[in-house]
Amino acid sequence: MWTLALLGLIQAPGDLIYRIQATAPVTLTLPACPEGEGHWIRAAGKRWVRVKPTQAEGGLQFRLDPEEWEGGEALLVVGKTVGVDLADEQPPKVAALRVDGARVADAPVVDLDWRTAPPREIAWEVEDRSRLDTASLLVQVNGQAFAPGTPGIRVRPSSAGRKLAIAVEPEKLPGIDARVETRVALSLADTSPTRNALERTLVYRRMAPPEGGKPVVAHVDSCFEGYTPETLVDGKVMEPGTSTFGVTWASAETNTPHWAVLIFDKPRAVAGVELYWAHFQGEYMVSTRYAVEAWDGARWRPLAEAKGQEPAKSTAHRFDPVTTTAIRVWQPAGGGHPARPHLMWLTEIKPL
Ligand SMILES: [Ca+2]
Repeated sequence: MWTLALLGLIQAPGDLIYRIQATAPVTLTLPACPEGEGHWIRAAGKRWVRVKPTQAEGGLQFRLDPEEWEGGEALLVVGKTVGVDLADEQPPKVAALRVDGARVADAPVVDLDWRTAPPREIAWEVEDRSRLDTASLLVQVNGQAFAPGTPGIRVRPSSAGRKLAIAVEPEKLPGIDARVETRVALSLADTSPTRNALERTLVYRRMAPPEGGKPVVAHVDSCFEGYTPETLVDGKVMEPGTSTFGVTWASAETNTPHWAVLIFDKPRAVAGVELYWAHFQGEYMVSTRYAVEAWDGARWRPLAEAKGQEPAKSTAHRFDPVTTTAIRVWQPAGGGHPARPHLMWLTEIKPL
């Protein structure tokens, strides 16, 4: 009783990679292909070993003995190509990230916060021990996928394919709708047998005035299911004992910062902000820590900082008047009400 299964064939420029499961010696006949830098096999947890097939009618014959294969599984590389590092199990690295020419620290998720205009160019310089699989490159903008060659995406390989410069010009991509928040996601694999992939996301938000002649619009980082941000500026304040639905906004309940931004149709003089809290299970859901900020045309400027507020229906923060087009209430991770620290839960935000 023995089993043999070809669990998968991965074909990328050059070599063919087979995932094999077998519990008894087997002879595998595979289509002929250039030998390149040889044929190699690696059982789980073991080293790569070169294997010599015999020429058979219709292809190459591999005699494989899984006696020492842990779990009966192995990877077979047929016709290793130049630039593939068999031992490479590390995803490609970002050597540099530049936004409009300025260096930005790389991270799995880079948040550029708010801007008056979208970036003209986002440029990643990626490098790897193995040759990069340019065909695997995928750029997604707000979930819409773009391949290399699309206007707005430029790709330039160097160092025998081990480096790749990827430039994305979001405004030149076809069919991109203007949104407040834009997420640009990048994925790129190397050509090593384990096809290690780099995943990066870059987020930015655009300071866009309210549409439809409204004097103010609210934007938020996230919503608890069923809650929407318009309730923050609809002029209605929730009364205790009534439902929080339709009259309050709650953020998603995640251990991340939460925020609400009000954007005005034209600059306003603001001398304070009154925050009206949601009422839930007999308590006003007053956040423990947060800051009130104003947009100065380029970035957020702090106006008031709150720590350990008293329970109240509303909390007013007054400051020297500023003329601004937007204000933000920003709560750090875990800064919510002690009963629900990962929520931010308000019924109205009133500029004073
Ligand atoms: Ca790699």
